Amino acid sequence: MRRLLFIGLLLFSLVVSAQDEVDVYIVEGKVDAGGPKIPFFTFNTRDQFDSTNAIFTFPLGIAVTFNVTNLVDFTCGFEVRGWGSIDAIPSNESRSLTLTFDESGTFLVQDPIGDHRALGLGTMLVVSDFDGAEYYGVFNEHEPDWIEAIAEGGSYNRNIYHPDAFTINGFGFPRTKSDARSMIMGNVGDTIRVHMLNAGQMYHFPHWHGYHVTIKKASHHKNYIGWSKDSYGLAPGETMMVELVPDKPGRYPIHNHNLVTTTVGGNYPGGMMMHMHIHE
Ligand SMILES: [Cu+2]
Repeated sequence: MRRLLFIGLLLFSLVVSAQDEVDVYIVEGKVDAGGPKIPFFTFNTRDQFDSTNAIFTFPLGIAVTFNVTNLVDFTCGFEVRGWGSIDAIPSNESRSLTLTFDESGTFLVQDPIGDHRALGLGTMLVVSDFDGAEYYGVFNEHEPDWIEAIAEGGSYNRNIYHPDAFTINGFGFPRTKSDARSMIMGNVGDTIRVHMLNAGQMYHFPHWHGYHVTIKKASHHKNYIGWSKDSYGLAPGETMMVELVPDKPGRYPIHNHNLVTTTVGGNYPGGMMMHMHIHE
């Protein structure tokens, strides 16, 4: 009888852990990039604006129901690329989507309508059964002329793109150093996974100082898989998962090799720069 009870409890806990429900809000605010504040839209798990998009992480095999509420004053959508989407969520309405994540990987989450991702509505979803440390970097740039025109229904020239700010997880350096999702901490010999997404409209080029990483997954540059690199191109909308096994202790940056993206308001350093702190 005692054994039966134990099995019953175990089954119950398996069932509970195999499904999840996440409330997602599409919200509007402004991001402070050091100059004039830039309008910015994000996916958050609370109904208040936060300049950093939610990054969704789930264990392999889980079924997740996303309850997505659109709190902005125009219709938006919600897509987990490769898995499914909600095509239209009218202003101040909610829609739900249930997905069963039976394959591990790093995926783009975006508003798939028009250029809505350029509003800031692009983030990352990771399905993982890895038991080591994992870190996350969503690279994005912010073009106020596009954002204002898209949000207000105006026109903009798709051939002219001059972003004013560059962020990782919604933060420009040095604020990236206090973001636990992208501030890599570890020890020599650890296997550390780093998931990256280019949520923007232009290429980004992470450059690792101090170490090489092995590219394990890439959604666009599939020919990179298996390569040991210290720099690589991330195409717009591309996700990549790399493994870092540090061979020495130290503190090193990872920055975008396109140097304009490591500035804020024209001043260096800022923007797309994250850090590693590796112990003996
Ligand atoms: Cu460099």
